[in-house]
Amino acid sequence: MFYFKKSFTTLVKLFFIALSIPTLCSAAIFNEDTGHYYEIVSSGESGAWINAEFNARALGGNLVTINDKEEEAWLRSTFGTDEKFWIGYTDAVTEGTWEWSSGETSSYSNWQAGEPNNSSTGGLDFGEDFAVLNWYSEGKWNDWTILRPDRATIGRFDGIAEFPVPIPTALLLFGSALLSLLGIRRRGKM
Ligand SMILES: [Ca+2]
Ligand SMILES: [Ca+2]
Repeated sequence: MFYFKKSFTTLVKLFFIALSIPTLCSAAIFNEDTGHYYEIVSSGESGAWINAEFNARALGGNLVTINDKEEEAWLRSTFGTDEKFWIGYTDAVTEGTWEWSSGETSSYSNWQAGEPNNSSTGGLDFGEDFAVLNWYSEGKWNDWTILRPDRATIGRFDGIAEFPVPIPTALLLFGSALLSLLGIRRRGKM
């Protein structure tokens, strides 16, 4: 009984701590128009699109799907108009067929004239399969790859994640609280 009371109190404490974590630690920003949360996600040391997409999925979403010019304007006013960002648009699966990593079928795009060009500048035929926001003026998009030999002059950049609810951390901590409760109860029986 003692173990149960103690562990129950611990569980309740952990639950409320977990609920407060997203607002304390998360950099998620809410967009009232889309009802979604957004956050800059790292593309790692290499700067690869796939790393940023992986980190966006860990938040319960994907790299951002820009559904219309209003959402794009909000992104630029929120995260800046100079810094480049990976977005969730890619033709890595089928060259020339651009798809959003979220699976949404938004037809909005804002390519710079001449893009996407799947450029193989430098003589290496890797092409370019991932879209970047803010490459040109007015936020225009470019398709790009980190495999280009001249990318050192461009530098690396991160991505913008879009997700419906900022609670994975809370769920994670609540889950670990449940596990610790089970552990305490098991020890109590020994
Ligand atoms: Ca969106
Ligand atoms: Ca390009």
